[in-house]
Amino acid sequence: MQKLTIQTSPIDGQKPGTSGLRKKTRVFMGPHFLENYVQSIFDGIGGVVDKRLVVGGDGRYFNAQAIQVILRMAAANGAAACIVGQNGILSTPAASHLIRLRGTDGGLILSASHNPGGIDADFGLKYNTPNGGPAPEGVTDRIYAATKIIHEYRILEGADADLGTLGKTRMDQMEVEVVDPVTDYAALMETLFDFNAIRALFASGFRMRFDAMHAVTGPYATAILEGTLGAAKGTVVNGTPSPDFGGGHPDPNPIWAKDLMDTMMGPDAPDFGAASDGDGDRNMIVGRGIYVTPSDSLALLAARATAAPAYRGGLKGVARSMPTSGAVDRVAEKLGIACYETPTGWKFFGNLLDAGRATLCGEESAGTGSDHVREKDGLWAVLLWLNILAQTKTSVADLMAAHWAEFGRNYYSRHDYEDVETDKANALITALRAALPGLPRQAFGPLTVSSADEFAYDDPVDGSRSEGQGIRVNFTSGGRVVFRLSGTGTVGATLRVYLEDVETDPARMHRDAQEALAPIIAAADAIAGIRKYTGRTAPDVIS
Ligand code: VG1
Ligand code: CO
Repeated sequence: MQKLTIQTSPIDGQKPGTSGLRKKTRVFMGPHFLENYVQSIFDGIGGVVDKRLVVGGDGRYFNAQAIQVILRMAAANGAAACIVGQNGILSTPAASHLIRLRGTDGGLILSASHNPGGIDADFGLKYNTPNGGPAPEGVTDRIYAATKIIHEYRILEGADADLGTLGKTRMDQMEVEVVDPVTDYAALMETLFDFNAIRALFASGFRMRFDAMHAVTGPYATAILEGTLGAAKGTVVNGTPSPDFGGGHPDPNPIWAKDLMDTMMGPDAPDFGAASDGDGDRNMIVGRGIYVTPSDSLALLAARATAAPAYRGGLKGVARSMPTSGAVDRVAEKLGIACYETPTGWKFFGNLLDAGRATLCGEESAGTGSDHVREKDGLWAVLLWLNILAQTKTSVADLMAAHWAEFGRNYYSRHDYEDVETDKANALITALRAALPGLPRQAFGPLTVSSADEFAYDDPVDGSRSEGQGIRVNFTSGGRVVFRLSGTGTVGATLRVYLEDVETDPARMHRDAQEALAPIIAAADAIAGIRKYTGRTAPDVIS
């Protein structure tokens, strides 16, 4: 096999976003695009000579071809070994675990997560560091810098590796080890939770529906829920990963997981429903007749985590992304533990987890996780819920009602305006930023602004500073609105508007969220001129 050095030149737009680089699949398939980015990752991390890497992805269109390119480039760049999920499959949390378990020099995860898959949809690639977590900004900055000066890449000429057969083979000097994607992850879950209690729950007739949304979690959920825990056959639906996720949007929210929502709100609803996203790191939790917002789920899991053996000793602290509701803050206060507020994106939790300052982390976008890996973990969240349900022997609805009665309720909703012209979205943010100093004390309907700023984060562990992480406007009532632009989209801009209000009056805790948030929704438009700038009269997705 011959090592080739191919001349190339920088390609615009290879700047990693919230979670790696995401582009239209056809862009990734374009001449040198993938190769330039992979070489830039290698260059940005100081080369891969004698290093070991984990490689795997969510199985979307182009996953299989891209993995072969990555392996041939790793070999040509002198890597010692690549550990690859069978058929190129690894969920994001399973990849994070494998990096940690095997002590590798990091890994490459092929996924555009909740974005749709297919030749006309999206593809993505990200590098995770040796702690198993997404590369922090310092590393992604170096990768991006490398994309701007790249002039050649190295690749091996030759046959593809056989990724269908478990075991070790060689690609030139590099070892390729194909592993079962589920085994190690499933073993880790068994160390965290009371599997006997969950088994007894299912044996008692408890019914569940897990919608894998034709994405990567299918094999994991089937093995663990139906295999090990004894949930009825058919508990996992849409459990076979498909390259275009069955033509759907593998984003577990009430809009894209509508089938599950309909089932759970229907007359013969099972006791518990859940869904996960393209790469298996997100989760949606639904009880019979009740949808649990991700922010509420984080708060409830924090309040009751000690149900699971792994957290029996208590939590060291919790962390949430800035736009996530403050529900978990009040749990932390009551538990007497620290609560950190970070920018959007799991990469900001890594230092807190590594330093032992936080045990549980979460984001409003349906991501929850703990210090067992360095990614959010969809199935983990589902298993912790099951462990709590097995311990308390009560319903999701009753658990949430008790939680709100104890801590108050944060009404919460996110409104997304998708595919807005980039110039217009930027103009909205620029105008909003300029208006910030004048906002305090201004009234919008019944609301008065108490403070307004642009969020910046000083990492308490390594002292790094991240600016421009979302604009937040707080009201004297305790409510707030946050505005930011998405960093995971591939066309135009997506404006995310995060709306929140706190309710402590038990008589008013069971209203519809959109209704409860109506004054804040109106204020958000008045403050940011959403209609004026975007031309839209309503959001595309309400979650
Ligand atoms: C979104 C979410 C963010 C999440 C990120 C990656 O980012 O808001 O909370 O960490 O996706 O999730 P953005 O920049 O589009 O708002 V995943 O599961 O798509 O890797
Ligand atoms: Co994801």
